Amino acid sequence: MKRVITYGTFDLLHYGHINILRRAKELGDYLVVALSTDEFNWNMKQKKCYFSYEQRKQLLEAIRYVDLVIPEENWEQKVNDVKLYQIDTFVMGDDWVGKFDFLKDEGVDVVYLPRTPEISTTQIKNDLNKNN
Ligand code: C2G
Repeated sequence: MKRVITYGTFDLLHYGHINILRRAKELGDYLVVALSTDEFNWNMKQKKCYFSYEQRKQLLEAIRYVDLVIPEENWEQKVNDVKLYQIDTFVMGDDWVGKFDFLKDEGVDVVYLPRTPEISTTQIKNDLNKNN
């Protein structure tokens, strides 16, 4: 069984998120999603989520490509995660290209996939604010 992992905030879930989850699952048989906690988002990414961790987790668990959702609490947990979950492939959008190549030293394939153009959580918020 080929096991894949990806990380993210996944706030205001949109088709760009679905595209990367679908492509990540296509690279294996089991997809783990490490979902940024509210604290991690606020303290380390300066992101204030619209949906709470529990709400974002519920949405991700309803997606057919997702097999397991775990919390992402810090930047350092990835090496431990790939060991704990026996990960073969690590996937991120290419806005992160090069940032996680160190995981290759753990014997993990590191794959950066093209982002879906013209959609982002920030874009959604800005458009909604403009229209109101
Ligand atoms: N994504 C995408 N296309 C978009 C928007 C997002 O492919 N139009 C991808 C991102 O590249 C990322 C994933 O969807 O791989 C989740 O995006 P975010 O929720 O914005 O996650 P991010 O803030 O990049 O957090 O430790 C890594 C971080 O947790 C990643």
